[in-house]
Amino acid sequence: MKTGFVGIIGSPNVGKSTLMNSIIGEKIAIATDKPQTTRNRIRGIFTDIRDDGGDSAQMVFIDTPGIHRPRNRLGAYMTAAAADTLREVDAVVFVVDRAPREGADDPVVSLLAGVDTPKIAVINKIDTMPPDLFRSVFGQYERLGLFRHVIGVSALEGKNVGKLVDMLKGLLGEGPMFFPADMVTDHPERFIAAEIIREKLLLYLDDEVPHGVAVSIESYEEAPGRARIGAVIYCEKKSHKGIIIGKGGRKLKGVGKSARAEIESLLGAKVYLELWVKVSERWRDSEFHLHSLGYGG
Ligand SMILES: Nc1nc2c(ncn2[C@@H]2O[C@H](COP(=O)(O)OP(=O)(O)OP(=O)(O)O)[C@@H](O)[C@H]2O)c(=O)[nH]1
Ligand SMILES: [Mg+2]
Repeated sequence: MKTGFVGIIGSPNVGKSTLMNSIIGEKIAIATDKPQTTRNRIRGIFTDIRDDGGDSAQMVFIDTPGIHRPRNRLGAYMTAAAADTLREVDAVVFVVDRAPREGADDPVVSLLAGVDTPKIAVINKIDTMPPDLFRSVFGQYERLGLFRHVIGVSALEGKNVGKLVDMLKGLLGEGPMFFPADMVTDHPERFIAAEIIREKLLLYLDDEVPHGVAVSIESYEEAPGRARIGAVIYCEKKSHKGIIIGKGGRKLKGVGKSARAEIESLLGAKVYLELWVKVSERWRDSEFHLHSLGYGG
């Protein structure tokens, strides 16, 4: 059996989380149109047991935060989480949605150049790329000479995702399974629930508010067929609190409703979800707050 850890690395918003979900076939990581959606390393487990003579495989994917120039401690934590992953995995999937910046000028490309781990460059969003552009982008990554393979995919449409998995199988060695075949992640459900709430917030909010938002699960009680979850939404300013709650509480209600529906299908249970909004100024620069929100070192 081919087994190993695969890091998914790249700039913000290129489609790393969407790609991992597409490979696993289930939504593990939240994905939105806002850059810096992913803040932690998110693990998704892909298991393919073959009885047709093909290679069986289990790959543990590690979706990482988009690498960017950090402007606060949270950003530094996120970028370090991505960079550290490079050194801990058996293969790297480098996701891009455009041509590289001039050679070593591209900070992520130069980071990759310093690591021996076998890498695949994945040009995502080919559904939006005219063929000529794709060919040119493809050639530019090939010429960097850093990658075992270069492949174009559409994570959103699932195009070439199977081919990518086959390429990865070719880079991994034989080994024992790490997890049971039916397990898709080892994150606890309460973590995923907090992420789902954060995803709905990002989707409902524009502009500067989303980056300053965090979700903390304060209470989590499960009984057969139902769950009661209490979560606090932290934001950085009083004015942001007002925006999140919305006129007559409408925005928060909308967030709660769509988060609840998704958490219900995750847990297969009826969910009673209570949300509070609190202001915590500059939590993104506070070691203490980062740690308590799960963004600790
Ligand atoms: N058209 C198109 N859009 C895509 C594709 N893959 C992802 N997207 C969109 O790109 C946006 C970003 O996707 P994410 O998966 O959150 O990107 P990410 O790289 O994980 O972003 P961060 O976590 O912020 O670093 C979302 O709006 C996705 O729907 C694709 O293949 N085609
Ligand atoms: Mg992501």
